[in-house]
Amino acid sequence: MLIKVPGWQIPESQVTDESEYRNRHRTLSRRGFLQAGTALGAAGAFPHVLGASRQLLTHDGDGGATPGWMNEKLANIVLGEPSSKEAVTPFEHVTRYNNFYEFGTGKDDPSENAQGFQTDPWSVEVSGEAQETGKFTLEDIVGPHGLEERIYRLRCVEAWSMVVPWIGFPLADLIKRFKPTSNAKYVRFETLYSPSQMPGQRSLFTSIDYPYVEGLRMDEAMNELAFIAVGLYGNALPPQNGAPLRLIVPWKYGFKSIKSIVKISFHERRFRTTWEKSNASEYGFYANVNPSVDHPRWSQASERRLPGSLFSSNRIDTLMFNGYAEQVAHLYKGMDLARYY
Ligand SMILES: Nc1nc2c(c(=O)[nH]1)N[C@H]1C(S)=C(S)[C@@H](COP(=O)(O)O)O[C@H]1N2
Ligand SMILES: [Mo]
Repeated sequence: MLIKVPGWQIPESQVTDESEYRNRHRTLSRRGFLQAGTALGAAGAFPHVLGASRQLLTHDGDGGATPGWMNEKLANIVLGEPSSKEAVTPFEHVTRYNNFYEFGTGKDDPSENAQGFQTDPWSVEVSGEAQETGKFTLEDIVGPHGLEERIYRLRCVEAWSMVVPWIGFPLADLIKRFKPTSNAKYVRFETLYSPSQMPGQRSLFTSIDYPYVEGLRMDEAMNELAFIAVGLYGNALPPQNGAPLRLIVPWKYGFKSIKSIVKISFHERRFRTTWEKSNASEYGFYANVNPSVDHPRWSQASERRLPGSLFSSNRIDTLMFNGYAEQVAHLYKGMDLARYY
């Protein structure tokens, strides 16, 4: 059988760094993108297409709290092909250098302040232009989906970047279950509002209008790259990374990848997002990674790839659409991306 290898799957030569994580030697099958959305049970039936098998990137301990049904799913992660030939960012950096303003604005605030964050029970309310709406438990949302690992670059608007081995499933597969109507042109996501747990939401000095809101145009949301992450490095998401479920939109600046989602809704018209409200001239709705459109206060032509070292900040060129142009450029045909930033 011929399986088309998606373009974001790049050779796996350098994705691992043995000193930075422990590989638990799970034996896993993997599937090509074409099986995404089909019954997960079929995953093992498809042979590898790229030769030698790769192992799941894992890190012992420090994962988020996991209900039993989730553990079962985590034991059956299917490997997507690596989406990057760059070295994966070490677990310690992925989980201790974070932006999650609800837990503080310092990079190490979320890993400290989010530790007791309650993610079980968790529910997600779905509303708007769709046939299947209502309140769903986390198990309702995640249960029907097989989990896969996807290694994506994450490029923050602040000009630093990482390469993260996420665990999750395609956003498109989730959206299809809600049967959006033909009026649904945009999808909106909202983070939990819980000032008692989130010190950033209690702060008098925040310019952010909580709850955090993000969104995508429907065709963006249905793109093969848009992903719902429920884990990283083979385990459930740590709270600081957006437990129990978050969005990952790898071709856009990181602020689009909204964490700890409690609401999803479908809309005919565009709504305003948190960062647009906070500063529309600096943070637009599209927020596609674009080295030729500078942030008003700094250049976006290059980025600092974490972790860097004492001797090198590890600066690399920023790529159009964060390197995913082949998969997403068609979505913006005819649009002036300097204007729709
Ligand atoms: N709810 C919420 N989601 C959020 C943020 C936030 O402050 N609150 N920060 C965003 C930004 S700016 C980035 S770069 C990424 C960082 O994700 P990470 O900490 O898992 O690397 O999360 C995004 N999602
Ligand atoms: Mo960011």
